[in-house]
Amino acid sequence: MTTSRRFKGAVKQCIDWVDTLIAEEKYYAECCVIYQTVSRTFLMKRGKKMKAKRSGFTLVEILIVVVILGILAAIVIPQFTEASTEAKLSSLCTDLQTLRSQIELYKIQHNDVPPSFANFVAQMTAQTDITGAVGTDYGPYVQKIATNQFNNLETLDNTGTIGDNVGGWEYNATTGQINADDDYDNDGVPGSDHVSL
Ligand SMILES: [Ca+2]
Ligand SMILES: [Ca+2]
Repeated sequence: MTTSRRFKGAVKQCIDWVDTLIAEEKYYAECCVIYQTVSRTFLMKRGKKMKAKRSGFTLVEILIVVVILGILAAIVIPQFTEASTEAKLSSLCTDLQTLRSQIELYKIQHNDVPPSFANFVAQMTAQTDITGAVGTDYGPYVQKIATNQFNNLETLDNTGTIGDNVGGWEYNATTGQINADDDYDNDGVPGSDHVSL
């Protein structure tokens, strides 16, 4: 295959991608940017001219392809980031749900007293008696304390501020309330987005 044919192929591939995105009514604004940057007619003309005259790429032609690929990458990469954030959020919600229901169960089985802050890990992951001391009557309630995927911490904080990123989880040993303590902030409202999870 000649280089000019390869170039035409590359250009056609790029235009096909953009056409697909437009057909799917996705990223309209981004596709407009691509079209504005390099018009379809201009690209095809360049391809034809090159075929007639020579077989190499010019710097401009390489740049055009690089620009299109760059814009496409800019569209696709944030999608992956978004997907991974969504997966982490889903995992965070599941972990919180599990912790909350298991703390509730612990309370029911220990005279309405939630696990203490100091002994939280042991009381949740090992067996206890009705007073919460090491025993064989109740538990374990979880295999291990889950890691908060947004700050990679599994530790507890009890300073009373939810979302200050001190621990993986903010835990109130008086009420048994547990929240995500990471400070992930992407919603435009100051403070952790996970305060009210
Ligand atoms: Ca905290
Ligand atoms: Ca926020």
